[in-house]
Amino acid sequence: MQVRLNVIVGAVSLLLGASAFAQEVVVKIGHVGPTSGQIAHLGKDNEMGARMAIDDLNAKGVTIGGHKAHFELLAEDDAGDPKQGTAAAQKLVDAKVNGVVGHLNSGTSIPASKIYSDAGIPQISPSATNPKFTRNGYKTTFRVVADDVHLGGTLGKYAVTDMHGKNIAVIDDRTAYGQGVADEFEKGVKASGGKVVGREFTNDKATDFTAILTSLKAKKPDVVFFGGMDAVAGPMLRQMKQLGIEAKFMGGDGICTGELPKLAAGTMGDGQVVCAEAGGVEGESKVAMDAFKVRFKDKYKADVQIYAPYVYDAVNVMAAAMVKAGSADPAKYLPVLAKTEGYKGVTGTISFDNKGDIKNGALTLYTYKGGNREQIAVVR
Ligand code: ABU
Repeated sequence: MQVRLNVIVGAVSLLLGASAFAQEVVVKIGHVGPTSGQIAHLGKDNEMGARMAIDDLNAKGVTIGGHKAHFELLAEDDAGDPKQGTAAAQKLVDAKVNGVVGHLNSGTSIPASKIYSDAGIPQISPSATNPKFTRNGYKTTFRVVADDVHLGGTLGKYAVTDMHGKNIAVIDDRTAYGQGVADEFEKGVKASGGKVVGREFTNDKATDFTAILTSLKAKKPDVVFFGGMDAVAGPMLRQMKQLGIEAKFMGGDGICTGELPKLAAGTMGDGQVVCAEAGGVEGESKVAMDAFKVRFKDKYKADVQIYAPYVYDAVNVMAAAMVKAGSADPAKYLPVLAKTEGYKGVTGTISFDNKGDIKNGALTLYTYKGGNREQIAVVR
């Protein structure tokens, strides 16, 4: 009799186990960044941040609506190119992802945002800073960093009031990000009573800047601002040195990476470069960020370049909204995501405003000494 009972109990347990397994919810998170091309090191940094978040969520064990959740990362490469960006977005929509973290660039995130919006899929960019990204009225679009109005404006003011720049030159790479942040920098300089003596442009694949730097040299700049990415800024710094331009060099978050000293091949003077990350933590909040950087290095044998922690938080904010909504269905968790308030991440506290932008976003000003990035200040 006891044996029969055990057999029945065993069979029921097996059935229950199988049913719980069948009901496991698979959550597909898309990630898009340029993992090939000139800024592949930044795309890979972002992708590693996403992978780390997914691994942590699966290790921790997350329950959504009473079902065990298994998170999967669908990683796409857009090479930082708007056309490849929209193709990657469509691929993720076709794969029925539950949400997307990306893209890295403003020039890819902005056109992709329409595709995600049309499909009703939430998208959080961890690094696209052009203000237009969240200005199209899409309910699906979010960003966990400050924008270029804040970034460029603060750097423009800093160039005049703290660096005492008298003759300021501006260059941009004509991308959505580069041109936008340079325009905001120029506005910030002028609003602070500074003088812009020259404005030149290049492109995001250029390697020779002799003509524009020679033209600017004649205007005797003491500060040169570049709106663009580190892959272009590095060679530009090398050529400034070759041409004997001794100006300070400034840029936004696109140049503010761990890789910049290598790309400049030892031509950066200590304190010559000032740049800003579009986020930042200080005081007690720094503990979580520092711990993240140590864990990241242990896991990948590489230092964080810049935005991996923001990607990590973006994935976790999305997962937290799914848990709270009791569903990974985009239509169900999107309204909860939009109301995110006081989420404590490794990059600080995340709350979204009614456009999907981070509330009270911070900036961190950095310089480089001995080939290492050194924090100057966190500003809001
Ligand atoms: N924010 C700098 C790099 C990404 C972008 O906005 O294009």
